[in-house]
Amino acid sequence: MALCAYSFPAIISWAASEPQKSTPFASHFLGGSDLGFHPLLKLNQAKKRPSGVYASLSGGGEYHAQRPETPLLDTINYPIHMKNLSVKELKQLADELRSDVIFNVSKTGGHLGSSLGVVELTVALHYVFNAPTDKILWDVGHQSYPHKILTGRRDKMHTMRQTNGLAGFSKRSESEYDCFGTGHSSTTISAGLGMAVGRDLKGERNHVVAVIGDGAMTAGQAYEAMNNAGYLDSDMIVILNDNKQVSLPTATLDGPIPPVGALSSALSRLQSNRPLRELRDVAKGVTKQIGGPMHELAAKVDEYARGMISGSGSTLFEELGLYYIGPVDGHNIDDLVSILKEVKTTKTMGPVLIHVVTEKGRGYPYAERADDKYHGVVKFDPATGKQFKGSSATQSYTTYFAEALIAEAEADKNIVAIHAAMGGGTGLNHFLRRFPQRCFDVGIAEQHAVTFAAGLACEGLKPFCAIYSSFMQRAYDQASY
Ligand SMILES: Cc1ncc(C[n+]2csc(CCOP(=O)(O)OP(=O)(O)O)c2C)c(N)n1
Repeated sequence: MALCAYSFPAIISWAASEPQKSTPFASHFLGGSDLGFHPLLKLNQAKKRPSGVYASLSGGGEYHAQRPETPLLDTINYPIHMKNLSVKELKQLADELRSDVIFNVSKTGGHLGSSLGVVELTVALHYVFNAPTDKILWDVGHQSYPHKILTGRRDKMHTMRQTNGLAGFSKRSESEYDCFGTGHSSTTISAGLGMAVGRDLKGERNHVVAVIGDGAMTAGQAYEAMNNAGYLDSDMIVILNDNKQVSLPTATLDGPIPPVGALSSALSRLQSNRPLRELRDVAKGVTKQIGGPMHELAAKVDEYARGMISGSGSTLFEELGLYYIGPVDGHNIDDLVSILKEVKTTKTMGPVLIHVVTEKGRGYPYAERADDKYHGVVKFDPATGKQFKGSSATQSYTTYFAEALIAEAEADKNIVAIHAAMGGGTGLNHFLRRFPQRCFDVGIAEQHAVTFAAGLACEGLKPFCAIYSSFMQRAYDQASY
């Protein structure tokens, strides 16, 4: 078995390289036959609206190279300044914030697509919760630019990822609003649970919210944490930011790659479940018209709807002990605010998972149209979306590796390749194109990748498992054991 622990390839685009080392309730699992009214039921009836309009750098919808006008954002340096805004103003704030992110990243380069996808979510979170007393954790942290702007760091955004400048991820020493340091993925449910339990032991009452992407949710650690959260039953909120991109979309060769893993198809089923949505609308109508005792009927409808989600009558998250709410349109501030407020004010709720659906690159047409959704960009012209990429005369180590492996694999059909959500960064997207049946993207699961490779080796195959050295830390034990 070959393990390729990459040091960061020197020549591939920086975007492909990652962190520079840088109850009232009887039960949270209400199965099909265990019906009852859960105070959060009404959350499942959140009204769906057509999603919002594009943010633009000008009123006319064009994007300009100059700093956009942001009259409302200019008045907001910390979340406390947002508290008296109306929902209409929150929407304006989100539009201005998006424009500001686009402008700032166009000057520095950085992670753009993920940040654009969570603009409304960031505004809603900072409006409803009171950070830094309430803890908001951003998994990986590459989507935290809007959060940085709203938490006192707007004037330093031009220093992003530069020496002595702002970190491209969450960093505790940078701000009290960054309550946990991130970069490597899938840590925030564990850390958030620790913070929630710590709060309980100290007798405090703040809220803990972990925002984690569907990619980061593919890692085993996230499930270890949810399993433990369901058992410990401390109040905490997990927001699953589902943008249907599990692996890094950088350097895609043949257009977008469908998300890997069974979780992504389960999430798609949840989203496309029309009967579920319709039944919840019925439940809402019943509750509204009659109220009181009819809540129980509404609850039944809700639970019936839940029963349609999976054969077992509940979502995977509920099996683990988290109360599931969703799917919620992550660009609809009205819905986000009302749901978050409801969850916040519900006492003793245990762990809740809010499944929010967002679009990576949202609101910047060039990013929306791009295969990689402008996940990571170098400096670019906001008016045209054109990135100022330098051309390199030399081939990268990554390309040499991919070409050499393909040459070996032409001669030896037992050679297979494995990576952990990093097809572009490891060069294995080239291998995938040549040998689609012999290349495996296992998701952000380095630990699993190595032992999966070991299993393939046991069967006489010759696996090449390519993982960045930084992320290989997740799999030392599997490599040495
Ligand atoms: C342990 C680990 N492995 C790989 C990466 C590289 N990486 C950074 S972001 C990302 C995709 C994360 O997907 P998701 O959580 O859905 O966020 P999105 O980029 O879609 O906003 C990957 C694989 C990482 N940060 N940490």
